[in-house]
Amino acid sequence: MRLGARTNLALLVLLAAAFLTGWLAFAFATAPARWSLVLHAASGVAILLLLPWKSLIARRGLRRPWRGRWLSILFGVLVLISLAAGFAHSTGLLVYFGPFTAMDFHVGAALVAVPLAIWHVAKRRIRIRGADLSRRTFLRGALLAGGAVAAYGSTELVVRAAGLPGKDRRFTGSYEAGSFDPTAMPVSSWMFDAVPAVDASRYTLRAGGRTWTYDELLAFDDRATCTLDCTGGFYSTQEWAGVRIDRLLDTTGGSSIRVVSHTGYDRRFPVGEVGKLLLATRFGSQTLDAGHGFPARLVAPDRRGFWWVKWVVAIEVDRLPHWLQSPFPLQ
Ligand code: HEM
Ligand SMILES: Nc1nc2c(c(=O)[nH]1)N[C@H]1C(S)=C(S)[C@@H](COP(=O)(O)O)O[C@H]1N2
Ligand SMILES: [Mo]
Repeated sequence: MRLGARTNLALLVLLAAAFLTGWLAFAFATAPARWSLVLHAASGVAILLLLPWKSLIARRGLRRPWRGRWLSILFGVLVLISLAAGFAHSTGLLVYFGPFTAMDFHVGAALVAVPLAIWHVAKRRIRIRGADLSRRTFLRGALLAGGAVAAYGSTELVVRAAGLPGKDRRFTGSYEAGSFDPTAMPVSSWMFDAVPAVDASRYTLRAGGRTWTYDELLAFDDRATCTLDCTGGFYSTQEWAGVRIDRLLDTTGGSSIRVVSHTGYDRRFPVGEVGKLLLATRFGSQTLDAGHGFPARLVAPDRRGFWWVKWVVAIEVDRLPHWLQSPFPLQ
């Protein structure tokens, strides 16, 4: 196989690895997030290291004018945007960009690139021959992997030595924002959920075979200091107060707990977590505001922000398994 073909194959594998480890990191709010991100960043850096070779290949391809080349260029541009936004986030040089975060661009560009990547590859034949599995190819691959891990390690050292904001990121890569100061806490949604105005005097929560009024919920005073870590790239620790949901529900015989928002957004939890989940009505010493989930929002310790359902109107227990849902919300 020519060097060009091997470079293309390596890029394909690295892009797939970066995509998968990115989502893997989003699935955790605990240590595995860090390990996924080390692999993720190393794959991203390896792509960067291959760009000089890729630009030679691409320049050759562009000399042949064919109709599909604009889609190839768009694909390349999206990968470059994703890479640039990834480094902007990790170094902390540009974390917020208007109403968006660098992470929004990073993941957004990667998502839009997926159909283009499939098309880009489907238009071409990739043949792997015996010679490609030679000792030399293997050594080159090992060199690239080693170089990428070393280069990634050096970027982390540079971030620290230069005192860039990136040195303060959490193990998930997120930046602290507004901790212990509810008014400074960012408001975020998974995709396009708009903040609803819920009237407390007419609000009811459906849970445990009955309904609860807002005042009834306010009367509870269970507390937990927990960190909301949004996949958008920020985290915020607050003192939450409300009611532990095991006081509202009987989970015997059930398999999972479905927490439903006024907007229809929902997440399902294993019943074993019932003692950890808090339905918060307050943070700091104030009641929730609309943006943060008024009248009541879920606090899900050790889970990423997208599990912290806001504007909760129902909590149901049923026999469906908790894994019978999309791993990431679809709304
Ligand atoms: C085209 C595919 C992708 C490429 C090439 C890529 C590459 C990168 C690079 C180069 C970085 C900076 C690494 C560093 O030096 O710290 C980064 C950071 C990051 N990426 Fe990606 N990425 C891709 C897709 C994704 C996706 C789909 C997700 C999530 C669903 C994701 C999540 C993250 C996160 C959370 C960070 C921050 C890591 C940290 O600050 O420690 N990436 N990515
Ligand atoms: N109903 C509903 N709840 C939601 C979301 C949403 O889009 N709709 N977004 C989730 C995400 S991704 C995060 S990070 C947190 C953000 O909470 P905050 O706005 O209080 O910071 O809410 C979660 N709860
Ligand atoms: Mo989020």
